[in-house]
Amino acid sequence: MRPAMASAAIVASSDADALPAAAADRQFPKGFTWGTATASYQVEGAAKEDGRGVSIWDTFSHTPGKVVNDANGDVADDHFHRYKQDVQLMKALGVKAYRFSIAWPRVFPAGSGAPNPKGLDFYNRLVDELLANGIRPFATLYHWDLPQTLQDNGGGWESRDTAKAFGDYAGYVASGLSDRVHDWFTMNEFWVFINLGYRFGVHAPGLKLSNARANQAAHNAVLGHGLGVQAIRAHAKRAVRVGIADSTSIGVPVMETPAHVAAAERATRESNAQAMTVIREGKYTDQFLREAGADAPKYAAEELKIISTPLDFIGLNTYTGYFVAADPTKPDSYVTVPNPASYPHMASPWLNVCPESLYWGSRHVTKLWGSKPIYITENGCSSSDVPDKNGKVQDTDRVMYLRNYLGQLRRAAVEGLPVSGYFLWSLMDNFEWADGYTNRFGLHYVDYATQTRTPKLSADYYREVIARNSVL
Ligand code: GBH
Repeated sequence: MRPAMASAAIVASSDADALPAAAADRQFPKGFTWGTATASYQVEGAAKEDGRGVSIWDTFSHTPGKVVNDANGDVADDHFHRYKQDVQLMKALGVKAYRFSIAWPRVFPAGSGAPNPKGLDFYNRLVDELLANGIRPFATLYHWDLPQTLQDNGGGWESRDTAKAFGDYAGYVASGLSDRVHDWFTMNEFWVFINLGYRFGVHAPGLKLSNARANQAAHNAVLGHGLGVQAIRAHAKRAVRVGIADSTSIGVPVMETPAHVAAAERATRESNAQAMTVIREGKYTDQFLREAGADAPKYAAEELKIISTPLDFIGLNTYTGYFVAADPTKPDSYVTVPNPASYPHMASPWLNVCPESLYWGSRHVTKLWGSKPIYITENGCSSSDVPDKNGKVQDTDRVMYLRNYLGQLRRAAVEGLPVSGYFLWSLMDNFEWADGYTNRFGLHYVDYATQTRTPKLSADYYREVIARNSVL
């Protein structure tokens, strides 16, 4: 028997010419946008620099007992100072697009009122560096770092004033960056920042509100999104595209029969009633209103129009899905099928391996709400990464995960669903919210003591995928 290949030999040479003809059936459409993603609080650090205000995540992470090992984002990946080096990591991967988020409290330290020009300067530098390296910036305006002042005065998303302040902030940033940034996302993952932050208390601001108050906060958040879409367009210096990056939950049919597919589509519509569904339909579903009863949010009819302002593209953060079946006893119904304990997951217990979610997400969203370009704005996984004696992380599980998910995304593209691009979460290990630094999602291993970034096997894999525009 031949010995197993040495690790160095595993890494191929990015020579797309060597692509065997048989791999043609693995190809993505020409012009498919390959990217990677991060978020401000998770990577930037420099928490007190250049006049940045305090965010709810500074407060939360500095409250003992909230984050594993009481970690915080004061330094994180020090990306604020190392962004040039990080852009070179992207360039080496070959990505053509980068999704990053803007820290609201850098730009408006108190959330509203006087802007801090030095705050926007960082993003000016970052955008210029990306463009100089041929990488297209996709900016997200809210990835959870709400200015603390807005939380203190009026309760953050519990207040409509926060939605208004978000619109003003979005317009200001758009006027400053839209000469170079064409692609915008208002907010990241409504369900997560509302429910984990205001209902279950495990993310900032750490509240456990009643259903009525949490539903109102959710409503104010999608209202802020709508105001943001309008403000970005109103203040843009050039034509822009605006969308959302939502953690739309995806119902996956237990098997691909017409009845189960229809059930999964209905489940997807209902389980996103407070986010994607109201944004795309301009109304809450009957089922949601019935179940919420007296806890349903209060709003004026014109707010639904603002919330459902048409979008240019749809961003889906898709990590997993849940299984759905038709209920043969009740037509037009659905049942959620729970997973057994043996269902496989990645290092994060919530991250069930469900590659089909990328296909069904694209298909349901298109079928339910019409055809718009779809970007997978986040997909990736945690792994128990440990560097080997050469300092290399051989994250074969992450490669397995990516290969399977990309195969399903390719199926969506081949069937003509409008999938335009994919942003792998994440460029590098970073501050993983309540998990602190204990959970790694990066293509690059970060040694936090030295801030060294080292490409993992998955980075080599992704580079080859991009070079060949093909699942490998
Ligand atoms: C994304 O959220 C975020 O946008 C990104 O910032 C984050 O780094 C990335 O995923 C990886 O997690 O432990 O049961 O309370 C994805 C949605 C939000 C799902 C947090 C899991 C914790 C569940 N995730 N959630 S639990």
